[in-house]
Amino acid sequence: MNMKTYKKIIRTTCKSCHGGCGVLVAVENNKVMHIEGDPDSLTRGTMCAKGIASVQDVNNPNRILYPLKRKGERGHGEWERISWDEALDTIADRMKSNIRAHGPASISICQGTGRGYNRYTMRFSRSIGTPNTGFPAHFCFAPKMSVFGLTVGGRLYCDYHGWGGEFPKTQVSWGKQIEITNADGEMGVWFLDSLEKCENLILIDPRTTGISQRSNFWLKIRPGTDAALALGMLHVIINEGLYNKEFVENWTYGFDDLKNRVQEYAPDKVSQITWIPKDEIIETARIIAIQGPCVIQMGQSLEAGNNSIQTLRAIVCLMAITGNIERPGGMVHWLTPETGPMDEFAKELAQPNGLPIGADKYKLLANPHHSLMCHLPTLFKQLSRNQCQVKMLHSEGSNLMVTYANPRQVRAAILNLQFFSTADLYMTPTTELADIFLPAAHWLETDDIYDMHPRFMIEAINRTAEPAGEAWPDNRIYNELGRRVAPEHWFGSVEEMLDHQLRKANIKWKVFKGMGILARTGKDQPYYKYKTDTWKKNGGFPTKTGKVELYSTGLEEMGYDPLPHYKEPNESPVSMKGEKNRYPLILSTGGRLAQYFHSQYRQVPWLRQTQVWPLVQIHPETAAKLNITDGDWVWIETPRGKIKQMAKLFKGMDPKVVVAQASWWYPEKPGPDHGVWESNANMLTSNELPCDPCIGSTTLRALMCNISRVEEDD
Ligand SMILES: Nc1nc2c(c(=O)[nH]1)N[C@H]1C(S)=C(S)[C@@H](COP(=O)(O)OP(=O)(O)OC[C@H]3O[C@@H](n4cnc5c(=O)[nH]c(N)nc54)[C@H](O)[C@@H]3O)O[C@H]1N2
Ligand SMILES: Nc1nc2c(c(=O)[nH]1)N[C@H]1C(S)=C(S)[C@@H](COP(=O)(O)OP(=O)(O)OC[C@H]3O[C@@H](n4cnc5c(=O)[nH]c(N)nc54)[C@H](O)[C@@H]3O)O[C@H]1N2
Ligand code: SF4
Ligand SMILES: [Mo]
Repeated sequence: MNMKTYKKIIRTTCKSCHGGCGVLVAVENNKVMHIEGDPDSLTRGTMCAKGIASVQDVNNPNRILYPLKRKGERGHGEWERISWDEALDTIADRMKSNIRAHGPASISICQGTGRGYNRYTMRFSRSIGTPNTGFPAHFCFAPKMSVFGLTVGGRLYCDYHGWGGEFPKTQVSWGKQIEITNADGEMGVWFLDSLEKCENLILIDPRTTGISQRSNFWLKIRPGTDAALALGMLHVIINEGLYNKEFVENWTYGFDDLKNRVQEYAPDKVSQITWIPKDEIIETARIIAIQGPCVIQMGQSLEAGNNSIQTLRAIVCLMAITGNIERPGGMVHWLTPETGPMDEFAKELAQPNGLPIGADKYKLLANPHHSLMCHLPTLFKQLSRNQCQVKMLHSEGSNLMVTYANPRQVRAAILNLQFFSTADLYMTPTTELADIFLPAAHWLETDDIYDMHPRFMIEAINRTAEPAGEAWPDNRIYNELGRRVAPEHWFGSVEEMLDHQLRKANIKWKVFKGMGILARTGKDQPYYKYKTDTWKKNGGFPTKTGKVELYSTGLEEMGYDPLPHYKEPNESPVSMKGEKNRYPLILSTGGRLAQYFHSQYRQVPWLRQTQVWPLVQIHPETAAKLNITDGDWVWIETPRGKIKQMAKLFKGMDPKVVVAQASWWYPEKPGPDHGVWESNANMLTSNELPCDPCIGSTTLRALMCNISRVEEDD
């Protein structure tokens, strides 16, 4: 079918990933029929399979369309349909009685990865006064936000837009697949377009990815050793005098300390740590320094380890001393449109009192550069031992049982809660454990303002069809729950709430809906803002010293190392020498798949058909030694447990590395477990090993495992 066949076409913004692609949606009799890219949008008509298959997601017969309450014991999979009033009153009454009896910190509000409603989750927490907001953020995005904030005073983006007259000449894709993930406020299509103007593309990844063919360098790094590589590059650039002297002298703080620190990371030593040949480290460091402008895409792999903060710090220092911050074609802090950052909607309410759970130990969780958040692995651990101040949890779209390490503990924790409510589109191994299930509307059924990150634009998410059954958009769920628990902070209607968020730009939702987008681009997006009064009178960065802090005064105050350093992964061929024979292979979990979004879309036929079973990449040499052939089911085992995935022989990595897919469960298998114990990579990860000391990141990408073939009688 093609768009021209349809009479009613609505323009909106795709949210089937972190996304933001402009799309056109054909609707007939309140049913979404067809989706295409909008050629007049910022993504110029491009889309991915997930977006196109949203037709099958929104119309999926397996969606849950009515509020439910459990019958019988929690987690036994028996449900009864109830009204919205009963569902919301039950949750609100529990909240109010817990606030009276134990204070607001006894309630935790959590959600999964960003789906565009983060600001409602954060506002809701603030409105009821709990500091215990939970996101999967300690290993995703919060490390980056903290490091950007501490080091340069604000968020940095790669400049693919050329508004300052230059595009990146050198690009580094560091543990990231932006071409398929569209993560962190940047779009794969902008990146791919900018490659036309890019002379050097450096891929830093243990395995080859979709852009390997286009790269001039592939640094085949040992998983979890990225900080050593960045420090080694800094060593080369500083000792060879290749840094930008004017920028370093005038705009950085602590260069001499950094210079001393990097002396510990000579290329020879770094080569031994990272398994990257010394010459490649030196050559790529020189290119980054000399062939600017340069940008570095920093992936989630760098955040999911025991040294995430220092790893990212080293990389931002690399960008700073080479003069690539705020330079056209470099790494730039975008100014938002006149509305201001949308997360002001949460931040306009006061921070709740008290420290979130885990922030006494992982102090950056309470850092002003992002919203307060608790450490969910600590919360789950405490709950599983019945030693937690949190009595009830509301989860707005998170598959906790597949997202976090040690799902058996997550399950025990949830079952120990006094009350657990969820909002989701589908029944999952997590929502099966709830007392109340709220049916969330699809984004195609939602009116909202798209702002996954405070970037240079906001877009309209326009409802294309009325929600199926009695499903409600997340913003309406929060507003109606808010009106029951903290009415002074909530609104008469969703429309009023959207108007409120647009008020600084002096437009109403009804008008914005038609405009579709509000963007600050071209000449309205200034560079070199530190040379103006933008952040500080007479120039400077919005940091304590007014400089880019190579030596972090913020980390020093909190008692952490103010200079970047390398730390060996908890489990590695070096740190687990004694057990070498039992777990001889390095295990990385979770490289993203183009057709799935975490645990989503296994129920969407067009997407599931492209890959039915979970795959684990194994090098053919290793497979041959273990008598494994392509397509065999194999056991992957770590000290925590074992799971089954299907072997995919893959030459593009070191024979000692295996890469397992994360987020697997089987919606088609019977509940309440839906096969969550069988292939879920988080059965193998750990929340017991030391986390990153500053922010509590658990390790997902550098563990040790063994592999064996599943025999028929297993
Ligand atoms: N081993 C391993 N584990 C990982 C990772 C890894 O790389 N390896 N990555 C980690 C990272 S970075 C992240 S961010 C987390 C992600 O963790 P989660 O965000 O918890 O991811 P999902 O598993 O997709 O769960 C999201 C749930 O929300 C529902 N949902 C989707 N859209 C909506 C909506 O609009 N409204 C509502 N109410 N619900 C919705 C979906 O149906 C699904 O059940 O996983 C983490 N876990
Ligand atoms: N299609 C799709 N898009 C998504 C998601 C999804 O599930 N599906 N999830 C979203 C979310 S929440 C996030 S956080 C982002 C994440 O998206 P990205 O940050 O782009 O990360 P990944 O694709 O998980 O991993 C990128 C690469 O890191 C490599 N890698 C593994 N270990 C290491 C290491 O130790 N060092 C280095 N240098 N590289 C390593 C992997 O081989 C992989 O190729 O994607 C978002 N976008
Ligand atoms: S990349 Fe994301 S936003 Fe774009 S079409 Fe795909 S799912 Fe939608
Ligand atoms: Mo994430």
